[in-house]
Amino acid sequence: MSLVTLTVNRFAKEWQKNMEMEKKYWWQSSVIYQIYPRSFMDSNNDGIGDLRGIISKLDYLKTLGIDAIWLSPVYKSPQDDNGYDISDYTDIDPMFGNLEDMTLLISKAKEYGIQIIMDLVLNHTSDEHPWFIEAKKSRDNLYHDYYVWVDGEEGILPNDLKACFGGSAWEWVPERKQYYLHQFSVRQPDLNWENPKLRAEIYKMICWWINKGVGGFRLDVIDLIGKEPLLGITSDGPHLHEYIKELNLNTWHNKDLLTVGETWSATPKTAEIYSNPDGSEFSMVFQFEHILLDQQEGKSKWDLAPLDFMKLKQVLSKWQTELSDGGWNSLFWNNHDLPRIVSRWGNDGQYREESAKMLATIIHGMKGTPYIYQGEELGMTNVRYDISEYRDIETLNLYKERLEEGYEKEDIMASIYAKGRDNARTPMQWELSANAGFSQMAPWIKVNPNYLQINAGEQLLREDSVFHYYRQLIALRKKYEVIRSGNYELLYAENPQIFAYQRTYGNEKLKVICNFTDSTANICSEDFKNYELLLCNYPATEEEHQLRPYEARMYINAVRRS
Ligand code: TEU
Ligand code: CA
Repeated sequence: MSLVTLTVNRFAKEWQKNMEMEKKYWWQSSVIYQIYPRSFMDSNNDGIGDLRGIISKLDYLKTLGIDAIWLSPVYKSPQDDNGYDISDYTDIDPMFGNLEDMTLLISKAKEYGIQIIMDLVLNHTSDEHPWFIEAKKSRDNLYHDYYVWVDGEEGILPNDLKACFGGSAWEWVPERKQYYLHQFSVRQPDLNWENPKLRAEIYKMICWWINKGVGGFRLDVIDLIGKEPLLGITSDGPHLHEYIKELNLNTWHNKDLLTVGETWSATPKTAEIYSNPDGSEFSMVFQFEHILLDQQEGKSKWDLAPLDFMKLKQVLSKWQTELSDGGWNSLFWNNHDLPRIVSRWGNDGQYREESAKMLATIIHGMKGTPYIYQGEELGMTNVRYDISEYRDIETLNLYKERLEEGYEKEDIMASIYAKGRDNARTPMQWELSANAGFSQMAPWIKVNPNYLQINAGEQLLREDSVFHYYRQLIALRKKYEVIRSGNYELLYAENPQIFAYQRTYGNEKLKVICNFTDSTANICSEDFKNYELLLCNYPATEEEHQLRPYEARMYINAVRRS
């Protein structure tokens, strides 16, 4: 080959690579809204949210400006873990409606320009899934190796692996004289990804959903599918990325869908593999390093550590910088498993609205795809109920387990108030009317009594509400390339009150500056000379050099190409 051809080839290759890197996907300029169906809107007044309820609120979501809905599971399920225990992947639980309602939701949402992202739980099924019902019958059953079985003796556990919802991760089945693995509840047996037959069935099911016109998938605890439980390996098993690449190739490869893996174990290094722009795995992952900051190292999520603001800045900045090219970030504070962020890093009393808007500003000014969890756009808060009002299997198991271990009741409740998943699962606060307008019947879980102050009806009418602030943040992302694509640089790095950063894209510069405390914080107004204020969570002020409690500002440079 001549030198010329070599050079031409090299340029062609580089050009192709650049094109791949430059390629913009729809989900890179999108904002996603997560719906937890049983708590969103009840259309038939049985106290449980449903698909028709969601359809009735598409208008509301259009007003907010979101591009896609991530729908927590609505498949057929005994609801041991609120739908994360699936007994039929291609049917809808009657509690939520039926397949016709699902088809209608997908097409109605499309009319609003909204995609539906399905939640795929591929690490485990329900114990009522026909595969498991068959598999547990005998060792030579057709489905015998769809799950993870280990020989042993009754009463002598294979090892001390613990389940996420308490107790051992092993359960004895007398018919097979074997243990099966369950990393979550005993009713959520782990699937065996080493089995190619199982993998093929899963791909078929996913293609069935793709053909229904969904916009993508969120993949539940996907970093667990390569487990090697006897070696004590749960996440990041040796074959994990092999499995994911095969899954990708057989399903959404080249299909322009949004795929997001839930990966509690992700590091920037592994996230770069998961979200490689070559499209071989996912669009992005949820990483939880910023979420894990409030728990004591090496302990469980219930063992609280004081919030460390400097760490938060460092962690979020690290993810911005390390995934700046060759990877993509998801941006979130909340989901159905996490406490309400305004009650955690904000102030859900005197400064509820200010701090809710401030926390939104920090995330929505960053590079990545932002996710809003239902009610976050209203600044909904945590709850403190009597234990009898809680519904979550994780919370109820923990309560029992810790009482038996001799913990004080008050200490257990303090953990539940701070971290319990039901904080996120109380019904959506729509209106001032009974049950917050969620249902005419008593809901499956008690409504947060503060719906009288915090509800969508009131906020839609009030221009300076948390809702309209979120609406503006979403609109700004659509408008400015610098928000979608700009480089990230931390400002005020050593300041113990202020989280600030700068984004740069060509001539466009964006500055975001937030006060994370309930006292005033001094800034240098020179830093914002020649900048226009795009958004602020307080009315205008003369005191440019001072941030009020939880004040947030977003600036854009005045000299720029429009
Ligand atoms: O969650 C994974 C998970 O490990 C945690 O978020 C879990 O909820 C728990 O709080 C850990 O202490 C996913 C789903 O999001 C969750 O709702 C399911 O319960 C879980 O997987 C099992 O499918
Ligand atoms: Ca209902």
